[in-house]
Amino acid sequence: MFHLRTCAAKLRPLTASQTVKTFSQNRPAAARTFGQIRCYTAPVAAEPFLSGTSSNYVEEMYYAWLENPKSVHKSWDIFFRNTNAGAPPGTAYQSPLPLSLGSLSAVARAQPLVEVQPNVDKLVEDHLAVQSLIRAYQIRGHHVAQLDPLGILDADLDSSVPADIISSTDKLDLAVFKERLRMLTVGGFYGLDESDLDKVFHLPTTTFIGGQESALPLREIIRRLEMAYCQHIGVEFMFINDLEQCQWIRQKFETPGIMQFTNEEKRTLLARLVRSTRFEEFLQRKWSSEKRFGLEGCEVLIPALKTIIDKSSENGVDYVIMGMPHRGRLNVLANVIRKELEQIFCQFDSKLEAADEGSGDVKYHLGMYHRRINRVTDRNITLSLVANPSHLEAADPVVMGKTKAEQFYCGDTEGKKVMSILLHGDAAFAGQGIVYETFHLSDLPSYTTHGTVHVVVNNQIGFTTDPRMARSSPYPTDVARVVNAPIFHVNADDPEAVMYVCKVAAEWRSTFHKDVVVDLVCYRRNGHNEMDEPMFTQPLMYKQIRKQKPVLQKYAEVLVSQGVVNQPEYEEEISKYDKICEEAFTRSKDEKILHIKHWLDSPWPGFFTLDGQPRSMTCPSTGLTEDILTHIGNVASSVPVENFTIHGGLSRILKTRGELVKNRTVDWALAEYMAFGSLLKEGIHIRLSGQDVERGTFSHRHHVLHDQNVDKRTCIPMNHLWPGQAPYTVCNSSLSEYGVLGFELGFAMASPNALVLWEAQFGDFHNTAQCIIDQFICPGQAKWVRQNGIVLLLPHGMEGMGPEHSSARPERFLQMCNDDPDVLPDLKEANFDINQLYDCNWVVVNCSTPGNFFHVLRRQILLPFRKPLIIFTPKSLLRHPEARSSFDEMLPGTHFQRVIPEDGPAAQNPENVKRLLFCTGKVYYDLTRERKARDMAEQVAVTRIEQLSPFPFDLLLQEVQKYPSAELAWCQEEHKNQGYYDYVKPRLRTTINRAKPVWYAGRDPAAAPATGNKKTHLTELQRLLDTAFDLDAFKKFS
Ligand SMILES: Cc1ncc(C[n+]2csc(CCOP(=O)(O)OP(=O)(O)O)c2C)c(N)n1
Repeated sequence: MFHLRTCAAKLRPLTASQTVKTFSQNRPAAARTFGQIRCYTAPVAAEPFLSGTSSNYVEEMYYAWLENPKSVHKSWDIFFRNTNAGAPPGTAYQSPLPLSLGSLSAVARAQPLVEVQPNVDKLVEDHLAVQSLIRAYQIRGHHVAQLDPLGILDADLDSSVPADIISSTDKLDLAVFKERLRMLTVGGFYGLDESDLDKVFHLPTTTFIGGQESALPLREIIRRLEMAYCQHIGVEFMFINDLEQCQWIRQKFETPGIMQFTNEEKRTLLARLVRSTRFEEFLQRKWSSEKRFGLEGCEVLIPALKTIIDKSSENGVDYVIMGMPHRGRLNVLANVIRKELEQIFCQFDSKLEAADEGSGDVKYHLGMYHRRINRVTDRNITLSLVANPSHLEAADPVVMGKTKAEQFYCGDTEGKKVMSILLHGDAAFAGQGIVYETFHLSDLPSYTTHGTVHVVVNNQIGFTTDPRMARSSPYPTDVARVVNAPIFHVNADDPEAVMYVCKVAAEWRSTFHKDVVVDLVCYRRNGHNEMDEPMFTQPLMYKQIRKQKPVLQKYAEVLVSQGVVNQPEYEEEISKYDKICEEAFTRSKDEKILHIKHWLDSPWPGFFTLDGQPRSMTCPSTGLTEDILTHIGNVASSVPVENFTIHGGLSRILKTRGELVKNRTVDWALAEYMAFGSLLKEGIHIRLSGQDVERGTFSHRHHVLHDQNVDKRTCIPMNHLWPGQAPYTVCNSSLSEYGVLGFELGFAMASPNALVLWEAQFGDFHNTAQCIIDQFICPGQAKWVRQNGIVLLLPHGMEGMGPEHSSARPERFLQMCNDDPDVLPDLKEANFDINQLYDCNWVVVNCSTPGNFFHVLRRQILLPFRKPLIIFTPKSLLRHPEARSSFDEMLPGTHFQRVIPEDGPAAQNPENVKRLLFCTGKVYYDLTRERKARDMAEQVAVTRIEQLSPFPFDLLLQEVQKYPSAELAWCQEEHKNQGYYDYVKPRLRTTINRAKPVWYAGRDPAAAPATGNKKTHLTELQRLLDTAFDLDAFKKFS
């Protein structure tokens, strides 16, 4: 009010029309956008009310008066004129008659009588109360909306009605309603009287319930609010802190009569429901004892998805990437993606032989990719359903990553052409943390897909668990509130309400490019799967479900009663679809072979031959010319833009890099630079993502330079390497391993011509992304015939830093390799090394030199196929003076060394060598230092296994044969039950046909990866080195 008084005082010499411009400019922009110029015909109160909560209301009146003095009630007009003319406090007001009118037409007739003095305080308070009431419905109306089709459970798990809402919905009987009204009115919440129900109140600009009207009787206001917020749609949005977005939603749901459908739309909806329902019935008839996780109880999902897709296609989207769990998946494949029905049906034939390599997956996990015409919009649309594991919600970030990649590759920087839809179960959406982690990616510049439409199949049960035991939040969707996504709860037995919210959701996404949630509150007609008995645990719910008429039947009855269709037309629609299913079923019997390849969610056109084979089984040299190495090195050690001030410490780092380049050497960071920079030249997009990757956790990388004088001014020298080069994306991620690794895996799915790397801050943090590793990366190709070239950079090494941050758990990755420890492959096979790579499920390496790191990164792209690559990367070696490579090791003709053989004195006289030590990674430098100290270079050879898996049987056999008198030992710094020992030992034994023992020099078994005590760490290290160089150490065992 102080503000108003001040304004009024300042403006006193001016007339209202003179001041309007100034003031309308000062009003919030959003209010200008949506604020219709309303007629504020409510009378002004006496000045004493100009205090406390009424000030907003009065201010609104004042602004409206400034814009147009006729738009407010005459009493306000007089009041503001008087105030502006300098009337002393308490005299500016002249009161009209109160409005106490029974109908809208009466509003028009009413003429305020300025001379009569009413109880003006009450009038203003009543208006404010009505505003509060409107706001209460907007905020809490969804709590009383009729969302559960069964009418048993409240969707928000709370049967009470919020204290500030007057609800007459059938949740409350009339007597209860009257009592509520009495409590809220007579001396109650709002101080309104029951007689106020027929008084006319002005509507604030924050509601659209008036339609063309700017004032309504309270009774009508409540009725319209109930229509908007308390029927079959519960709109949750008032937590959104953006006025424009709130207004947009209010307009979509409050405008009277806005939810209208043409007869054509209703018939399409019915036809889609027919397909959805009859598809499940057909499967049930044919394969009654097969699990299919049917959609019964939420058949409306199919028309819902189709509506979202139609609307999005209308708005320009031509590629929709979807992720979903088991429930209704076959139906989505059949009726949304339009997978050929015979292909689906033949999945039920367990006798069909699989045509593709790989172990395959159950039918309700398979993915799909299909390009077709959207019949509603007549535009091309590509639909892709990403294959998923059983782990609920795990596919969410994968879908997002793939979507981001597709947007990136088609230059869709705003998400106008490519979008994703994620489906969820209610229990999983509330319970799985990955949902939250994925939401947190939704608005980050390098991760945003510019809005995802989430659809929750909220059947109010999770397997056998009641939601009241499964979540602590009112709704399963509350997680979405963290990103200000609006949430539309809807009763799934009201197909038109569902269609409407889906339309609005798609429009929201194309308007604001932000996430939105559609919560389909439904039920599950059968058990968790078709074999399951739900009455064991949910007897009352299922008694009700048995009585529940299927939604198709209900909706058909409505449309027949409305005359939109007649009974024969409806029945014909059913028999037409049944016939389609029967014919497809007949055709499916002709299928002799099951092609898992037909279920590929991300084809890579042109990368393989037409029958899906690699174009060759060789890999060219991964070396580069000196010129290229020098050029990249020079850029890496400079600032390629003008007037850019970098940190002094960084100048020193770049200077050191420059010296390395002059000396024709690389350290780790430079080797990585060389690999990336050269691939960019070759048109390969590179994306490096993870926590703090831009600088590098160990401050060695510095791929993004920051101007020390200009805020947010950065430079990525890697993007200044070559004209026409591919772009380099390097992005610090959110602090989520599960979400970000899943995202990058999805990104890598989209194209084989990109090197996508995820770096863990420390290798051990990968375990919070274990599901992505176990479910997707390790078995992805075997399950879904889908190759993926993602690279995991996992800092690893025992540096005395304690049990955390020491081990990237190589044993886990190695244990999941698919090569047989007991079978020696045919070593004479042509291209043995490449064939081995082709057959493996992933590649595991631990490089001991920067040069080899460079080669393995480049090989990842130069190979004619894609495999995940796990690299254990160093920490102390980043700055180790010996961990350098010469340009000579990176020139044309050079390549990745799977094994780096001993090349010192021991290799000159191999027959004299007493012990051949095998190792991998950083311990090599400890071993050679110790060997030197003990002067044992003639007696002990040290050979490094750089590619642990697939195991280099061929090269290791050569090494062993070279040192006929040598004992063999495996040396590692990790504890015996960890690291590489259990993987390497049986394979080495197989290599030598078990002719010799393979001894162990390393730490004892332990529960933790490392000691927390630095001294113990060093003692353990010395002990393992002692064992490695004590030539009598194993005598006692032999
Ligand atoms: C991460 C994970 N934990 C447990 C399961 C086992 N499981 C499969 S379905 C299911 C219930 C899921 O309920 P909801 O998300 O509501 O989906 P609905 O099956 O009801 O459609 C459970 C617990 C799983 N698949 N994934």
